[in-house]
Amino acid sequence: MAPVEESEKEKKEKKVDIDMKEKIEQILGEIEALKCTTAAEVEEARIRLLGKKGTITALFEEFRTVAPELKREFGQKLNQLKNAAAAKIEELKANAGAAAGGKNGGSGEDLSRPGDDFPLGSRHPVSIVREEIVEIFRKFGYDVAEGPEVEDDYHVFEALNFPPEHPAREMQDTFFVTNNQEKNPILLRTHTSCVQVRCMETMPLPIRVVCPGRVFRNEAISARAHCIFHQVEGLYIDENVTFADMKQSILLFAREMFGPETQIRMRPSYFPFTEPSAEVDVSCNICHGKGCNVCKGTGWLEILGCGMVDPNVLEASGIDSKKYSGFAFGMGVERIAMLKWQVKDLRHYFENDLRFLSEFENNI
Ligand code: 2U9
Repeated sequence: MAPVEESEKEKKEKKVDIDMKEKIEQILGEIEALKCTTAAEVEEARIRLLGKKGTITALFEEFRTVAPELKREFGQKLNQLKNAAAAKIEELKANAGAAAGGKNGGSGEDLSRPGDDFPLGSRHPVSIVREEIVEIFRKFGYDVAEGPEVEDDYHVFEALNFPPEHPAREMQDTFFVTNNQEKNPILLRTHTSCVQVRCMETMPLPIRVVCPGRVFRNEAISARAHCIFHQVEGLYIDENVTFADMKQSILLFAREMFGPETQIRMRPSYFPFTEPSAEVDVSCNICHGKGCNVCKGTGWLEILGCGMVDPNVLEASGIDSKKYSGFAFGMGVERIAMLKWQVKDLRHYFENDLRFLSEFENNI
């Protein structure tokens, strides 16, 4: 049988196929050997290979003339070529970026991109209120003092006229660090009054000082109580300090803190370290005394305790109680913060829930 002659079309297709094979191999070699040092060179290479008029794009055009039975094989080869070129370009781009970063001391990122949005933190509501209280007393001329959270029995109880059998010293109320049967056990302070004791031991008279700080009580956690909370306490000792001085100082503080219309009232109370002692209420700044659910219909909100420093306390720290007298006060920061923002549950202040904390973003 006579051999079948190749038609002109078939000859042409065969020629195209051989050409294309060579071109693919040649471009593959070119890709492998490709070296760029700058981002501009990478971009040039990308355009040369994959741009609209690039060599690989041109091969895709040529692919239309490939013999139908070879289309599958060449299609695959062309796609592999295109992927190899794209991968090489990415690799070179990354290297050129890192090199540029190294040179300029930057990260090699595209610096023209808009920056990432990252949220700013804000101050904790307890910090905001603590600083507000301290700032008011600083304006009145008080110094600010801080002291250790881990204290001894002497500074927390004994120097403050707590009798040896006082219930606050019991293990149910105080966290002990060393055995509470020891003579002067170490414990976590249950109030910041121990800082004032240390001030009386070291500062020259007269003393005017506020002591903010964290305190610890062995209490069950509830909406109204926590085993850790913050106090600001104050102490003023000089000659001839009277109950009237205390009353006026607290009234001025209350008006700075809760507004100029604020009224105060004092109810008799008892603390081992002050005599006489009082609890102080402010007129409810929500209903202005009419009665609402915040003040439970009374028109008054309890904010602090105070009293004239017991002469025993002055004497224990070496201050002559015949010459000097003084007043002291103490308040719970979380309690004031709850009143200020009408927070119903104390536990919110300790949970670090950003939904709660972000409510205070606009407070300074
Ligand atoms: C010295 C002498 C006296 C500090 C005082 C209070 C009254 C008081 C409580 C309020 C709520 C503590 O946070 S709370 O539980 N404090 O009522 N504190 S007088 O008296 C002192 C302090 C130091 C040397």
